[in-house]
Amino acid sequence: MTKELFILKLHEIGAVKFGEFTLKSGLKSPFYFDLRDMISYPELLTGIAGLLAEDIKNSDFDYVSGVPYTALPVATLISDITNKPLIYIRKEEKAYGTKNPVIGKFEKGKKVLIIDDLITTGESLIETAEKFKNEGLKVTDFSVIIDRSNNIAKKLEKQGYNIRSLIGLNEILKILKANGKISSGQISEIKNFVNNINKKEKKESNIENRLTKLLKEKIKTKKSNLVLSLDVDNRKDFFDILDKTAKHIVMLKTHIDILNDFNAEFISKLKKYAKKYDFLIFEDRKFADIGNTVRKQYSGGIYKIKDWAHFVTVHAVAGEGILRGLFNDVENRSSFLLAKMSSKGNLMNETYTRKVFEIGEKYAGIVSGYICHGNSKEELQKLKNKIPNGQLMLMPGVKLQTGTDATGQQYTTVEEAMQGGADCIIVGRGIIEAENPEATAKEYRKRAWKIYEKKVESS
Ligand code: S5P
Repeated sequence: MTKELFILKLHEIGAVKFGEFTLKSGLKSPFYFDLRDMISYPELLTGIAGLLAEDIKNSDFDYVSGVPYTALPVATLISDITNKPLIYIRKEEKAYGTKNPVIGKFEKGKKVLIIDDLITTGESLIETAEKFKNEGLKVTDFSVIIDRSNNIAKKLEKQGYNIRSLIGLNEILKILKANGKISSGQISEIKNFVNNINKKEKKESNIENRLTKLLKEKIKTKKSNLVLSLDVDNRKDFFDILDKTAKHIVMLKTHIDILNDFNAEFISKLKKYAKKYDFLIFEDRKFADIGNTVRKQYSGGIYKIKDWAHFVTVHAVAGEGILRGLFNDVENRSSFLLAKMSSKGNLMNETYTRKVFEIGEKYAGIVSGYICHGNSKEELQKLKNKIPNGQLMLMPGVKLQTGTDATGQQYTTVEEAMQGGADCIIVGRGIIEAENPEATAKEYRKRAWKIYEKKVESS
């Protein structure tokens, strides 16, 4: 089978449609691709498997896999043609720990090539790759039938993947036009639609965030990456420690609801300190409810967080509506999303973390970065590579020595955190429980800045 015949046949069976279709996002699209029915046409299925097998014949891999369901029968045929064993990831979520997510026999350390029918965002391919990697396999190559994405290859490359695609949208349009299946008018409508989507995406991810800029500048002018987490329960201790440490920090992180003796004066005093010592204020509220509730929690109650905290933390578990609830009609405020927590056994897996970055990128105007913890610089670097351009990585669970506390808080050293790419380290007990908080804050600041400064110089 030739590519041309394949496309014409897809058109004939209705797998490639033109008209008006409402997408998941609510957008109206002038075209729609759905290759699911292809598997019921033996000639199409074997034809496409042959074309793909030819396309990947110089790729280096030990196993072939397909993303269920549509690509799985295709991968089965390719396994037969290439004589490479088939393995795949079960589609249902594993209900309990003992079930292996990989179906089929494999040896750790070997390479899997993953096949899919369509690629738009790359999400399911990356998700599948991550699951294989968690089982000790290697994945560097993807192969897809139709690429209808917006330059996905570049995004995937950044994450360490190569992608080969058999046919792109333009080629499909060309073939169908040459065979009288669509008109020039339809083609320009489709191209228009695709271009506008691209523009919209670009605009959303490049939104200027004044507070992100401010924090970046302050790191440089104050020569400090230190965020102090002042988790004490009374005003006296709070300001005693702040007196000694304020000159060394770029930002102060509070848990305002820990204080026993909170009052309105506390806030005005805190603001004065922030001005005098030139640091930003970050309330670690970890909002996690529906938009309507968090809006009230943010601006109301006794703390009125919105009035004094430049930044707050937000759990994206509630979906992106939480950000709209918090920041609609609010100016000069921003947030950090929890992407990978420092507590042992936390439920944030790679897929969750990746989705947090996606939401954060989309809302870059009100998301300045992410809270990410890694147990080593390598772990952290992997996270850093996935963080959208321009946004920051803040790392909690940092001490001068590694270790854990009684409830599973994990500590990594300042050096590992900074070499792993953290823009700021968040330190609580390492400083506030030290015999000499002043000297200790100075030490954390010095150690972190030394690494950061070198990185900035060499970039
Ligand atoms: O994953 C996280 C996220 C945060 S914001 N792990 C954390 O420890 N934090 C916060 O960082 C935590 O709530 C605390 O305020 C601080 C770490 O405190 P430390 O005393 O363990 O350094």
